[in-house]
Amino acid sequence: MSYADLRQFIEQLDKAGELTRLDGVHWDGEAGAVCHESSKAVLMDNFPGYPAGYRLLGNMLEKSLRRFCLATNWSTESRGNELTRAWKEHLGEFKPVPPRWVDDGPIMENVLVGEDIDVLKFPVPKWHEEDGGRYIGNVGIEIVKDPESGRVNFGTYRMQVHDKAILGIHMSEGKDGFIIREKYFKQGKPCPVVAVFGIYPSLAVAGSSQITHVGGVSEFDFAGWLKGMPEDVIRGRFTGLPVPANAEIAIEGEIFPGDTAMEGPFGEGSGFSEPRELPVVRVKGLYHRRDPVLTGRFNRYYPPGKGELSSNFQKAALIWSQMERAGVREIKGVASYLDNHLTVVSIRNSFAGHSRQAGLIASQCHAGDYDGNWVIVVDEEIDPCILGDVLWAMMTRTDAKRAIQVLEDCWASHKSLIDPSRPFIKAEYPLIPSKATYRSGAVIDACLPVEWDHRWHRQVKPSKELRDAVLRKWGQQLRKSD
Ligand SMILES: Cc1cc2nc3c(=O)[nH]c(=O)nc-3n(C[C@H](O)[C@H](O)[C@H](O)COP(=O)(O)O)c2cc1C
Ligand SMILES: [Mn+2]
Repeated sequence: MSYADLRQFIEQLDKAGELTRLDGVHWDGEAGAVCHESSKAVLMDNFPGYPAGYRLLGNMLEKSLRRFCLATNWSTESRGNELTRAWKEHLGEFKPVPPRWVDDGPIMENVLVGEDIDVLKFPVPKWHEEDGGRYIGNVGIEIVKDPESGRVNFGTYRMQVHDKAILGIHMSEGKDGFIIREKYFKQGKPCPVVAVFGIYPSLAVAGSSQITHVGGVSEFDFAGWLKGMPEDVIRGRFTGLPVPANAEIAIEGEIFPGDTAMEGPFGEGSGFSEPRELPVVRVKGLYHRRDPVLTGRFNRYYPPGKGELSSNFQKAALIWSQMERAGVREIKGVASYLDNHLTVVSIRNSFAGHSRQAGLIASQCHAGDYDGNWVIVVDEEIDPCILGDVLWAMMTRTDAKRAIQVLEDCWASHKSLIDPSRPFIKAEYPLIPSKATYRSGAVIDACLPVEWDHRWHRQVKPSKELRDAVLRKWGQQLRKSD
């Protein structure tokens, strides 16, 4: 069952018992806290000071494999590493489904230009109490076009509301959006952009999956494939860029070189990001449906390995497939924790140098590199989704000097911990390239070296046959005594 827009998806969530409706929630802190507490998607209406029907959907996909499956027309019984494998195999079937240009759509029910533009006509939340402002696009997409190849790219980059027609845009250094924007700036030109705020899930998944663009594939082609139908798009009157016809809210605007404002702080999974000077979007057109629904989420701190916030199987599947495409063989599993901060790869270590190759490529491939501070490579019998076992391997199978390889000058982010010996000032990059930052990282090779005697360095536990036999005989009593 697919969905043409967010409203149909909300109906599907409702039918599946995956939706909570709340009235009277305040945009200032309460909306974020509600999302933090709820395990279901939350549809909020009747915000104080806002007309009824101006709604906010939180937790559209967060915290739920069931909602993710509804969103992607996919189903699986697999869990843990097998879930990652299943999604990776599904990704392997990807065929581009290009968008379809249409003349009109519900997004054009309300068209506002010039003085009438005011993004705060929607109940835009201050998501985390200590955020530096209200953020409209933390589950949204921003669409730009590569001026050289003509390829259309979109990603999810948060947008802080600086004024009713001025929005911050947080394209992190090295993301496709950043690279494209910089191409316009190098030519001394403004970068045209479309931002979409009430998005349906195919756009959300495509916008945050770090896909590679082999063959000029766009996130639109990926979203259409995920949803099982092409994305309908209208040509934007100011930018010529595609505007999703069935989305809830969108803007067209431009990012001018040198036009900046202080952005942040903003809560993220790894902590608060520091305020820094970042480019802004000047809004030229604002479009929205009647009774529009904003989408967004609360970014929580989470310890790796806990509950639903264990390995991110989507990210892990991407790293796995990119490693395969780079030629790494005998990969048995991949896990990705806390937005890439830790990646675990499990392989059948088949030749001297194999585990090092796997670790270095996991740490440097497109999906694994950004914030990829730590990579641990383990043998195939270690499940990368069970962190206790991963630590066991690391503790017992490594000689630190040999196992740890430190990498320098890697792809950093504003979240990276910076080497204090570097003359880097976070607020000055990306605006001043000479103040660029790098991070170090480490690959921990926790595979048994091929030359060790594998008879001895193993987990001590009864064989499966012996364990089954004992459980057949005394399982009842043994379980009782647990
Ligand atoms: C809820 C959410 C918020 C995000 N916010 C940002 C952001 O503010 N800046 C950013 O660069 N990436 C952000 N990301 C990650 C990017 O969306 C992701 O890396 C995407 O693949 C980037 O696309 P690109 O490589 O085409 O630029 C966010 C992801 C999610 C799920
Ligand atoms: Mn991209």
